[in-house]
Amino acid sequence: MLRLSEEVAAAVEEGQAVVALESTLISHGLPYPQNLEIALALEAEVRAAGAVPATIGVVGGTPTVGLAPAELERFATGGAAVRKLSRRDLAACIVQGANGATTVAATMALAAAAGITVFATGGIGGVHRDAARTWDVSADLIELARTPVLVVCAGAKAILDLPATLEYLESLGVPVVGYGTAEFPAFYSRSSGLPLPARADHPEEVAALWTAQRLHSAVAAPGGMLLCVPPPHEVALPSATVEATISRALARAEAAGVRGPAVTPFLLAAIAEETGGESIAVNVALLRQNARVAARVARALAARPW
Ligand code: PSU
Ligand code: MN
Repeated sequence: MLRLSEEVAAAVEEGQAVVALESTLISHGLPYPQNLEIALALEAEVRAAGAVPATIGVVGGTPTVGLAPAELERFATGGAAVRKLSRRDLAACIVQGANGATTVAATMALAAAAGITVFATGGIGGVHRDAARTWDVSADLIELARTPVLVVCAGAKAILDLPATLEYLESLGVPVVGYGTAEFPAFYSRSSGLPLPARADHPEEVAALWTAQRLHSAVAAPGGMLLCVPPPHEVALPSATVEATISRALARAEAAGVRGPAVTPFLLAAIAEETGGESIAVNVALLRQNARVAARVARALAARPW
């Protein structure tokens, strides 16, 4: 039903620190060969920080937690042959024996099924800018409301409506915590001007918040929590530049009539082209940082008495 690699199964069994990683960013978020490099680099970051990485995807119809290096390579080179799997797509992929890369929503579902509660990604999906017309709101938000996984990210992708995304998370009762910041980061930029309700500056504080959210008898809720880490200073882009680029990318998507799951990959590729690859450098740097932070939090959790 659910295949765990030997290493991941042993680590979960022994209560060691484990960090889940997603595969949509490998198959549909970044170009080859950077995608394979980053897939391997994220696992290395998690290991270097003392935790066990578990990259998640569906291989030949089998939900897999802890992809092998050859499988990571297949996901990085597969292109459109590897499906983009959100929550709704899992059952069909399993029944049809297909390969599928899991989004944040689908990765959370499989991580929780495997007993993993910490997950690192780049930017989550959210409310799209034209959502009032298209109803395009990522399933990532709904999954955060119902699946007990802490998602470490750089906020929601800047192509989205960030204020609306925060509003939606509030409605769903999902705690959003800034890591070393009191502001919602804007993925490519450090600042969005949107204040966050909570802040933590150390892995132990995050572990305490996440433990209370899951287990405190008076407030425990069924869902997840979002930890937002701003992109590193050295690579973050100024918001004004990013906004101009995003407007052009959105206009291109509109002209091309792109809809549904294709929207996010299209916009990420258009922005990479418009910035001459600079956006990819930011994406890669923030992913590595998020993997490190997630590993430290997972270690702090493993060290807690409850
Ligand atoms: N973060 C990245 N690159 C990505 C994604 C996130 O840096 O490609 C993916 C995630 O898998 C996320 C998905 O869940 O984009 C959101 O897609 P949609 O907007 O269709 O829900
Ligand atoms: Mn969507």
